[in-house]
Amino acid sequence: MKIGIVCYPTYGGSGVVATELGKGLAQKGHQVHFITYSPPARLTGFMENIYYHEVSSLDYPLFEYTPYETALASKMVDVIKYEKLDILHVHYAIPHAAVAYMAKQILLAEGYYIPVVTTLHGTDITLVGARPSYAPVVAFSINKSDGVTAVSDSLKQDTLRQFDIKNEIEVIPNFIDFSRFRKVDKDHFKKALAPDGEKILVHTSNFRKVKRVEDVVKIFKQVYDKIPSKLLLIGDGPERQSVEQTCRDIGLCHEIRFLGKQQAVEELLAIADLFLMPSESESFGLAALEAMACEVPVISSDTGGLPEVNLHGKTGFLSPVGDVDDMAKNAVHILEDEARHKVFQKAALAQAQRFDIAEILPQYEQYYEQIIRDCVRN
Ligand code: GMT
Repeated sequence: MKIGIVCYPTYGGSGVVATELGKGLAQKGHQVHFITYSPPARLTGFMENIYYHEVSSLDYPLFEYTPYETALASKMVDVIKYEKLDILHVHYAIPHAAVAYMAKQILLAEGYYIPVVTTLHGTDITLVGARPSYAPVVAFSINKSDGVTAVSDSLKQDTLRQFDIKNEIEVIPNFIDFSRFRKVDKDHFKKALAPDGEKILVHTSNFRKVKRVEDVVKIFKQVYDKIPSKLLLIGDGPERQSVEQTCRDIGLCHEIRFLGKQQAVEELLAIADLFLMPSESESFGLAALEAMACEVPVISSDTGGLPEVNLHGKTGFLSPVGDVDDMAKNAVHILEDEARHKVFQKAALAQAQRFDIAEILPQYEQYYEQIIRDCVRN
């Protein structure tokens, strides 16, 4: 198949999923065309069957806001027509699903039908999409997509609750590439960061409010008071400064390292003992799955799709959003007993294996085929 993929090229989960999906499909012999405003962060090096088309939106003194959507629609039309794509897959509804509808209509006027699949990732529904300034367009473009997928059952239910959706929503969960995310021996590295055998707790995110990184630091403080430990904070974003201030306020800066955006997250997960994800809202929690694939148990909130990924009492623990005391208590429970920690590690890996890319990729292929077939029939 010739597949167009549109996504945010940054470090966000939706861009990661879209890029890894494209890479996986290309490896299976499909021709994949990425259409984005800069190269996707996870698209590094040359790969057979992968093409990249940059969207450049021209600035002009008249524009207070550069009309990116117009440039994206034009690029979609160009690539679909000249590369003769079979299907267009857009990730994150805003603005991609609406722009895809526009491109589809332009092509239709020229007698070319392009099936469009929209994948909903989370904040495009739960946080941003629900706002009155976006909601009518989001609902319309979901209904006008030929196929719609959601990354968890929880997100599917949220979407149906939030909008008047006429389309079927197929749940295709996020996935993990075990050739990259797996436990490897990095003991020398662990020794450098935790020379006295301290436990290593890790958090990865874009440091937005919804991630509740302050809670991560508060949980760590309680764990640290009971068990010698270190905290690694991976990623960057708007909340970083206030989180740094909290670390100073509680006097634990020397035990907490801000590592910023990292390419090789798997190397840090390889030395982690516990992963913390206390998010306010999380449609899936890809970062938690990446940790579990590296045999790291997860302490998380019980919001959104997290219970579909992190199994309470098996792969880690779930607590109500903001219940820092419960999360800290559960963290200590796992870390204080070596044998118990091992049981959680094994269960985390076993659960992660259910999301192996080898199992999930065929679901997308079959879904594309079904959508293309349905479009031909109609
Ligand atoms: O978490 C974010 O803020 C980034 C966001 C995105 O769209 O890039 O992540 C969402 O999509 C990920 C991939 O499907 C999911 O794993 C995350 O749970 C989801 N984030 C939220 O729902 C907050």
